[in-house]
Amino acid sequence: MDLIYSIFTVFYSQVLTKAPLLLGIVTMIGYIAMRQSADKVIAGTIKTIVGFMLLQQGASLLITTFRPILNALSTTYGLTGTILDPYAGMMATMDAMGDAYSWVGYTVLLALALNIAMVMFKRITGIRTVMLSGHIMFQQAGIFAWVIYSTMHTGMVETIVLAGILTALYWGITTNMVFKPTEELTGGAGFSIGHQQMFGCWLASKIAPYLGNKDEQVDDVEMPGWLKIFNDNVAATAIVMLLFFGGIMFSLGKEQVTTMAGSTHWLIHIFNTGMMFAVCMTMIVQGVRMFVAELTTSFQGISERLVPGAVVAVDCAAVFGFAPNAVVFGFVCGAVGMLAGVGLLIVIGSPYLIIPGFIPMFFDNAVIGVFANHFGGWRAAWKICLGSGLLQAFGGAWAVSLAGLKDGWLGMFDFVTLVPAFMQGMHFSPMFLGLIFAAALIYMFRAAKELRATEDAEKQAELASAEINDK
Ligand code: ASC
Repeated sequence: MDLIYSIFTVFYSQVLTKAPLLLGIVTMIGYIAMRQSADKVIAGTIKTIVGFMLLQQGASLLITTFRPILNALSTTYGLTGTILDPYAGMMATMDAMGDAYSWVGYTVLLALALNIAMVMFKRITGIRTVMLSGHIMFQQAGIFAWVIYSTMHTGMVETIVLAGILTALYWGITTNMVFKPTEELTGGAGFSIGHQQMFGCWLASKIAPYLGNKDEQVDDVEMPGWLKIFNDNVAATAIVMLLFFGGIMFSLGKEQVTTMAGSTHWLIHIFNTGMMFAVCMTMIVQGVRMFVAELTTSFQGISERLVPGAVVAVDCAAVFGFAPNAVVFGFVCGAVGMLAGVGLLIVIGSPYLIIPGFIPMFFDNAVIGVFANHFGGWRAAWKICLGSGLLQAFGGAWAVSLAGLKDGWLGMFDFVTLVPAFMQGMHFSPMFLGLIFAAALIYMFRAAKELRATEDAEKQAELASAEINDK
């Protein structure tokens, strides 16, 4: 078992979940299938890899720059509670499980193998998408393993098997659900979202049409007079974030900002911080445009010449380039909702409090904002993001009340909605797991029927056009 584990771990950690590498390979295969010249194949492959790396660097710079500011905000205002942050959630799971945490590695492998199997048998399962955001997969499998272990008091094998199946169902089904809306949003780029808020994005795409108008996109709003400056994405991001984080930093007091600033003057540090947000966003947007342009073209090669097979599900930042202003708009509305939610929890005297973390606050609300905006314009985006921010606070507290992890919780959208609902069911009775599996089977049955119909229709159309060509 150890040898298999090692082989799988190397394959998984070095190839399969290294999104830049994997997408580079996809682009290369696509271009080769289209019989492109060698220079095109090489340049396209490199641009896909560099583009995705740019996105990853922008996202991680964003986290390292802005996470300490939100943490300082909580400390300064004496907010105590459980921090909503995927990495803090992972650490809390590690502490709680102790030696049993090693089971999580096997859970990830089993879940990934099952997800791939679902795609291989897509005409039976209806699932075309495979989750490939490596850094997130451990966070999520850890939570599922912990829920099973702590509510059912299972041993090693049962925990790995049950948590592995559960994780695979979450990955396969939610990335599959959000594939169609992602295709609409990206104009058929050929990838899906594999992150932590697929259910949230899918839900936003369904309710947005009722809450606004698709024709009034955030990025198209015409500003009057000097406000026209907000039509420029870089300027808009820098100004909004300077005001937003500047406000937060001013409220921390000069002394604390001076300490954070090191040798830089504290006012200049605040200015730089606002600008830094625009730097990170520009990196992400530029990176997305680079790799999506290549992937979209090469994907035609894959779907025309090779069998249209698996669809990769990648980091949520991959859609940021399609509506950069909606990213900022969604984030700000979500942040207002989340902070208001924390205030409300305090006012109502909730015994469970959460400390808002930057990753859920930004990445969830930004991507939900992009979906809400695409399907219902800015009017839907502000309502949905305000709501998702509130839900993060209340759902976060709900999750914390059930999880038995005090130091941290994976506070991303699906983990403050779907997962606490699941935990509530499991606290009621472990038989609830059976209900979840039944619901998953029903989803897959219906998805498979739809997929078979689409694939058969495509095949018919191909045959018909081949016949016309022959004549
Ligand atoms: C997460 C997480 C990250 C970020 C990153 C965003 O949930 O764990 O590191 O979001 O994936 O691009």
